[in-house]
This record gives sequence, structure tokens and C-alpha cells, in this order.
Amino acid sequence: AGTAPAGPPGRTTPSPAPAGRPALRVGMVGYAFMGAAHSQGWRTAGRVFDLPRRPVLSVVCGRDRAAVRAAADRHGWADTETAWRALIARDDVDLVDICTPGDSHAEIALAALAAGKHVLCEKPLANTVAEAEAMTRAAEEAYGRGQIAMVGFNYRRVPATALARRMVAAGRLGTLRHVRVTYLQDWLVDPEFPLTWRLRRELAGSGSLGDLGAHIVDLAQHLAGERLAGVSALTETFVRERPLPGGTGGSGLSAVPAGGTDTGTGTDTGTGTGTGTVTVDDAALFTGRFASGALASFEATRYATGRKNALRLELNGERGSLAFDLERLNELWFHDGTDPGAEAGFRRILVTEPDHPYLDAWWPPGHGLGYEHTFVHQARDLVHAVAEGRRPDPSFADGLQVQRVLAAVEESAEKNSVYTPIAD
Ligand code: SOE
Repeated sequence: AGTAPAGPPGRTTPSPAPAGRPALRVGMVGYAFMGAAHSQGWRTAGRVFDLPRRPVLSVVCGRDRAAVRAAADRHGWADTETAWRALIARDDVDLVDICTPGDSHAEIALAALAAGKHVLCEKPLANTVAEAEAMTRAAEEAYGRGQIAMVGFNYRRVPATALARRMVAAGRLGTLRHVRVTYLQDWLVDPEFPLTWRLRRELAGSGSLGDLGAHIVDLAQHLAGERLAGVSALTETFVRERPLPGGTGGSGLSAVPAGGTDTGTGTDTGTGTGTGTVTVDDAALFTGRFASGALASFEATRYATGRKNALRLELNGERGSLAFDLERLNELWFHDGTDPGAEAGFRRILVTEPDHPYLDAWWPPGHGLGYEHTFVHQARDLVHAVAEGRRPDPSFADGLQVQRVLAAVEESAEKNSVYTPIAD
């Protein structure tokens, strides 16, 4: 049986543990979907893992005073602010966690780094390559002063994907030939779904590409252990006009905030008057070439009817293959090409053993984890990086490189899929 955790993981009260370790006081900007997920990560990491510093949920920020107070109570934050600059100015904040739409990532991150704070920034790092470059420069300078800046690609921290990385790095697949990744959702299938912030370029930067494509580009490169050299792409916006959202709840545009909240995909029904134009891609399909010569294919869409959060990947190498499906995230499928032919085939590895990544601190074997645990693992890894002064993984430089891939995809799509090299 695995090692049982010392305390009861997953409780939702904000008591810091273990006592006696120096605190790492977190200030979070934004408090909706991603904010809730990050709160869960900060609350739980120190209860499950033996951390060198003790995360403390100091202060959360959002523009609506009553709403941010309610969020603080729900998620366990001690205090609230209604302006992110005020949060950054506080002495009881060591780390700023950015969970806002992409249009405010650069401004908040640059100010936080200038104020001497560590930073965690949700993906995609920024809305443009230029912003991501400025953030990366600032992060490098800040690293010289002992500050850590990480970008939040949480799917690296599913135990099964972390195990896949370990197996690829150990040579279990041999020379890689194919990386195949899809990320499929369906929340835009209904043409009456309103024009939320995620459908507006000035707020979100891009559509499925930045939201879902950023995840699979990062994961593919992380697992392959190398970077894409170039891409050929198609993008499409299937529904170009959508009803304007009404009210201030759900995903309403009026709730979208520079420095406010990530409102998730939202479910409101568009009770505003009139329609507005969708200015981002609905779907992005692209192929890519890795520096080693391996080929990759990617599909990111919000129109895969019936698919809710289906991130699937397969890697084929000369010696073996790996397959993963986020909707069955405790499993990793492995085909060992060196097995005798009559016995060979994909076999399921149930990734719940204590010697699997992150799992020595969780439940006994067979008691699986879920989506939320990726944020606990993210908090754990960041606390270690901060305490040990280690470069975080993924760094802002990694986020910038993904941004460059996204820009190359857009450029290629504009030029009818012309192969577009990715700038260094
Ligand atoms: C919405 O498409 C979304 O919440 C993304 O923004 C997240 O990054 C992804 O993890 C789940 O889907």
C-alpha cells in the first residue's frame, strides 16, 4: 500500500500547515474558474506535501467588492482588494498569482516583478509575442534578484503525463516519430451562446488556439523533450456573429474585467440586446515538425459536439508508444515494441502507485486523482522552486516559446497553411 498522507488532504478550510515553516503569502488576482482552481491548489498543497514553505492565502482581488468578499469566504482567502495595484503594494504578499483574462497578464506580471514579488501566471502567458517577450525579460532580471516566475501549464502535472515524460526521457519509446494531440470541447456548438470575453481578440488574444492549443503545444513539447521547428495551420471561425451577453453574472462581458476575473466558459444565455462579432478562431488545426524530424499534429476546437474536455495524445517511437486521455487521467497506455510479437499490445498502467510522480503523498494505490489535483501539484512545484531558488518549470521563457508557436500558427493560417518556421 502507498504512504498515507499525514493529514486529511482536500479539506477546504484555510489553515496553514505545517506550522513552523516560513510562510509564502499569496495574493491572487481573479477568482472565478481559474481562481477557484488555484485557490484549491494553494489551500491543499501544504496539507498533502511536506513543503519547505507554507502557502498562506493572504488576499484575493476582484473589482466588485461584494463579489470578491464572497469569493474570499468561499475559497479561504483572509482579505480582499478591489484594485490589483493595491494587492501588489501589500507587504503581506510574497507571490502574485494571476488568474485574469490574457489582456491584463503582462501589465500585472511586470508590476509584480518590479515590486519584488514571485509570480504565477495562468496560460497563455500573454496575448502577444511582444508582451510575452517583455515578461520574459523582466522575469530573467528578477531571477537574478531571487524571484521566481512560472507559467501555469497544469496538464504537465497530471501524474500520468509526468510519468509519460519520465518514460520518454528514459528512452522507452526510442527515437520519436509522431506526436498526435487533440484538445476537444463543445461549449460553442450552440450559435446562441453569447459573445463572452473568450470570443474577443482584444481580451483573449485568440480563441481555441490560445486557450486549448497553448496547452497541447506545451504538453507535446514537454513530453517530446524538444521544440517545434515550424508549423502549417488552418483556423476557422464557424459562427461569426453572436448575441451580446446580458447581466453581470456567468460569462457576461460586463463582468469582464481588466484585472478582474477569469469567468470560465460561462453559461449565460445572452439576454443583452443585439449581436457582436466573434474576433477569434473557433478551431485551429495544425501540423508541426520537431527539430529531430518527428512529426506532430494538433487539433484545438470548441465545436467537437459531445466532447467536454477531451485532451488526448499519442506518441509513437521506434521502440514503443504511449497514449493518454485526460477524461481517464489516472491511466497511461504503453505499447512496448520490444515485447515478443505474440504478446505485444497496448497495456494500461494505472497511475496511482506511490512511486508514480506526485503520488507518494496521496491516497493508497487505485484511489485516483482528478483535474483539481494538477493545481495542487503546480502549487507544490512552485513552492519548491521559490524555496530552493530554482528556475521554475515551465518558466516565462517556456511560455514565450509557446506564444511564438501560436503566432506561427496564426501566420501560417493567414497564408493558407504555408509552412512557417518558429522564431527562436
Ligand atoms: C476553457 O476552455 C478551459 O477552462 C481552459 O481555459 C482551461 O485552460 C482548460 O484547462 C479547460 O478549459
